[in-house]
Amino acid sequence: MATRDKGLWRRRTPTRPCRWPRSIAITALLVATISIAAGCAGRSSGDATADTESGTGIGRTAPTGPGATYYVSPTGSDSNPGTMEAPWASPGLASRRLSPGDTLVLMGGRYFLGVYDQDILKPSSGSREAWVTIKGEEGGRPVLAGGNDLFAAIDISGASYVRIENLEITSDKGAPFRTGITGTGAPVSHVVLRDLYVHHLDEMGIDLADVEDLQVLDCHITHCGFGAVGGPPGPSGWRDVLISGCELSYSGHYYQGGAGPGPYDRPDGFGIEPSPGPIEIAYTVAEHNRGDGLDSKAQNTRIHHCVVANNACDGVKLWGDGSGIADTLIYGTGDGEGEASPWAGIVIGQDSAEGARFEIVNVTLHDNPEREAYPIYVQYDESTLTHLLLRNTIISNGHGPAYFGDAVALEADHNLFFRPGEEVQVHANGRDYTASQVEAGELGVGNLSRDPLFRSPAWGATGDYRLRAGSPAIDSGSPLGAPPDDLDGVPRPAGTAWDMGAYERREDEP
Ligand SMILES: [Ca+2]
Ligand SMILES: [Ca+2]
Repeated sequence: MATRDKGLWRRRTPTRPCRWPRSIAITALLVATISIAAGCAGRSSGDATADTESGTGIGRTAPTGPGATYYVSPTGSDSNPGTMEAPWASPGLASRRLSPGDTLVLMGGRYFLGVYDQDILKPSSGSREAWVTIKGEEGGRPVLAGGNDLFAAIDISGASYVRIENLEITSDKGAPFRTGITGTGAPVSHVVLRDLYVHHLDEMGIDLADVEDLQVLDCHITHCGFGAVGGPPGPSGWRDVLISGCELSYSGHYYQGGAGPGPYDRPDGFGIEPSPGPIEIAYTVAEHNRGDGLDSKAQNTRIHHCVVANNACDGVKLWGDGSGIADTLIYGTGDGEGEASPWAGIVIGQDSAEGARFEIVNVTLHDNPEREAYPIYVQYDESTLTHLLLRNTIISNGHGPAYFGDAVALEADHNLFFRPGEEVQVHANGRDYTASQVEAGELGVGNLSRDPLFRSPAWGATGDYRLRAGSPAIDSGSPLGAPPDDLDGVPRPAGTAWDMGAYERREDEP
């Protein structure tokens, strides 16, 4: 598994060089593979698909190939030859006429999709050397507007070597319309989805069961009734998936023309069933979902440089061995609803792998004590041994203590736990820890229990969790396994040492 992880991270071309000091890089490799992701994946829309350095799946460029380019226009005709001068009219029909290497350009404008199944775009597969591309005209983003309770805008079931770019997919003025891009009918592989605006749909934004080598880049998927990205269980599940630069928000805040919720009670920003992974979610925002922010049952799920905020249920939920979170801000659990609640900012639970490993490094987690719940909850009733490395992480303002079940082998150093006005700060190792016991090093070296002094915490609204001058989290972190930069891209360390939390305070910061 470790080998596979490294392979995934290595395949991506960094936009900037890894900046680890040598000694840190070595220890980081030992303790935290998540840092490899943070260090080398790089942000960006473009780099992942421009990566031609290897021949192994993710990141391969779709070659321009020998194919032809065809055009569709709202003013075209399906009896035309499909050229720029004489374009076709129907995106559904056009998508079925493509051969490997072909590109279909949708000219700007609005296309109504309402007839099953001819109006659904069904791109034929490309090949490794000749991808099939469907994209919106440069400089104009065409709209696929659906109605008549149509099943989906685009069906990629069984497709491979397909890229879809620069489109908007939405309901036609609130008409019933279910899913943006579906692929649950048959396994999908080698797919790039990029610059898509998918919103106001009754069911899912992107719905896949069995997918290998998928990149979802710079996509904005909001207001989908059943969730933004996810799908049902599949025979092989999700493998080699990168989601980067995306917005996966407001799931459940729309249904059939209204503000929701719909019949699906907990729509997530991201939610997938047990899978081998690896799944990398980076530079992505998941906020105001009526379900969880990011909920992955996949093994090897790596979440970094993300903001997970104001989701009604759990913030980040991890279930699979080899998963972790780094450089991520999680707050607003409950989305402003204060009551007794089973939800937490971070939940880790698993009973599938004895000795499964998880890592949380340089995460900021803020909760609100009006919400009667735990800020972090690791392990439910299972007795399966679960290793958790918790480092450079701030967990503050929970109603309950930070909770780690008795079967959790917790390695916790250089964290800050702040539960104001309460004696017990942490439950772990079968016992409680008070603030003075935390500070005395009983839970591990370098742990603190004081007010982290965030700039502007919030609950149900947008907050600012950078550190104020004088924060005890400044320069109190460990270099071991620390990501090379912070959530803002500020290189670590700034000042004299590494900070705790998702943000490294710059020396020139006001
Ligand atoms: Ca969920
Ligand atoms: Ca510092």
